[in-house]
Amino acid sequence: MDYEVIVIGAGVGGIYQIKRLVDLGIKATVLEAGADLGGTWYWNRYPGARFDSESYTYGYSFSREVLDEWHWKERFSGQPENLRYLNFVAGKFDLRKHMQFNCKVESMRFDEAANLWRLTLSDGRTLTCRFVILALGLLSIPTLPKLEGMDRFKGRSFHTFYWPQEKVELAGKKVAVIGTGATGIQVIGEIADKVGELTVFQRRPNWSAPLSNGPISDAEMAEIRKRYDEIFKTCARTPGGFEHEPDRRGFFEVSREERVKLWDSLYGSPGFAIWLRNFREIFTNEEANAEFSEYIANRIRQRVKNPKTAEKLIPRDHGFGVQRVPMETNYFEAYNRPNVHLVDISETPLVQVTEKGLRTTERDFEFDIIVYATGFDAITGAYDHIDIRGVGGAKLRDRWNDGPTTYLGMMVSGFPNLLMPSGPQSGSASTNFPRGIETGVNWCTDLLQYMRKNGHVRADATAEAEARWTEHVVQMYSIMLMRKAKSWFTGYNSNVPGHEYGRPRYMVYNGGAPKYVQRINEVAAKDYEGIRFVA
Ligand code: NA7
Repeated sequence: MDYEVIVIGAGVGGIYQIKRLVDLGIKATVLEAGADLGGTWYWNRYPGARFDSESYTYGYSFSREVLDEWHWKERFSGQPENLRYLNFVAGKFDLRKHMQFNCKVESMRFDEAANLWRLTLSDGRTLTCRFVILALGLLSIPTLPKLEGMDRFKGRSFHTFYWPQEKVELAGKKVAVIGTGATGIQVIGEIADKVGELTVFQRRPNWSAPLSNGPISDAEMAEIRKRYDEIFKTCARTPGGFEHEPDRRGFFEVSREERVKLWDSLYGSPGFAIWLRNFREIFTNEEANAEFSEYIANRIRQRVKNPKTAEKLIPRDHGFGVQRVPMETNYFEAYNRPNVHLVDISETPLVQVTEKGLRTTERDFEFDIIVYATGFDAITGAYDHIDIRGVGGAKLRDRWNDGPTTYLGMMVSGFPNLLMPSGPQSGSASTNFPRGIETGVNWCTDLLQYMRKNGHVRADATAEAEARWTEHVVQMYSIMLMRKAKSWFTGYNSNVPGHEYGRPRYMVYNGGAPKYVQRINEVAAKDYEGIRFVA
């Protein structure tokens, strides 16, 4: 056996996972398809890419030294700094030597007789290990529209995920951005005043509210350092894993005046406050959601000068917060600029990419650069990209054809010794990601230690336990308005066959971080109830 554990992915999850394994003296390595570590923060180099978690709640909590030494410079730190941070952590604990880059895993098979995994890499190597830990990321497989002529364009074009590492000259350029999700909204706000002309191709608008970023001074950082214990405690007790706690008053128990007072105080408050400090009924009650959505619509009307444009930027098909809320900086004001144009492609769809630009059903546009901010084959995409075969040669991709089913979001029955610290249906996906990652990595690492202690060589979730968990996940969706949304939380992606709207996939655990942690801890305390071990 080459390794006891192979971790796939050197992003936020993989870095922490290998740290835990190295500390325990377990023979392990990380295989990373990219040329370096960082995952999300290695790839997404587009202008405006930054956290929407407060930086100091996004960073790792496991090391006092890291907390003491690292100075977050902005409340919502940007990509270059985030990548520096992950390199700082990896450097500090000398983790790089346990990582192999440009290593793409093509397939992996479970050897039932030997109780180990055999991995085949794109460089032709085969590696064996007892356990595989998948730290693949939620949004690591970018997707493009299927437009005729995409390779014909003579200018530059790229998905935001693949924004080039070298500087892209934007001054004076005619730029198209397709897509107005969290990414599109960040890019548009950032580049509107840096390009010659910017044309935004919007299929559906998104609800969005001010990020309210700002610098963190030395004095503020010193205060934050003193508060770290308290900060992480708060994150652990809130549903979203942030410092934001919901307003626990009943929406309909307070007057309209009181509601508006709360919203006025939240709009422009940093980060997800507007979403997560709100009344809880926003997420579950149509009437409450509609009233709040109208409040935000009026904010948009106040900020966008052209009333027709303002109306186009207001979502009609879903309410505020039922999809992940993109946070913006000068996004709505961008449309007040004479060099920024909005094309509603729900009215005049894109039909073709031409040599010079884009063609809609109405007219031709010429561009120097086309930016595809068109999202990801989210959550399960990265798993589908590896040919994973468990007991009896069963394919994970087939098993998840109609959506994922898991045990605790971390195991799949019939795929022994395969762990997903932040897998589909885990608590990480719908919360402040690194908080969930640390929880998942710790749980998986504890399971490995338990197995070592007891001499187990194989762990497999039972089919019954998996069915129970998946049913629970589905049940959580049923109370949330988000179940109806056309978003990656419900597995929607118009560019991936089978992921059309109307075939809901239960991708994330919506019960909130505290409930999730309680559930997985209970399982561990009951000698990993629902998992069958072989010695
Ligand atoms: P999203 O949120 O999935 O947004 C993708 C955007 O691209 C969205 O506006 C889509 O419109 C649009 N899109 C996708 N395919 C097409 C085609 N074929 N034609 C036109 N427009 C299209 O991805 P993001 O990268 O913005 O955000 C992902 C997460 O990153 C985000 O939630 C944060 O957690 C960080 P649609 O709405 O489907 O009509």
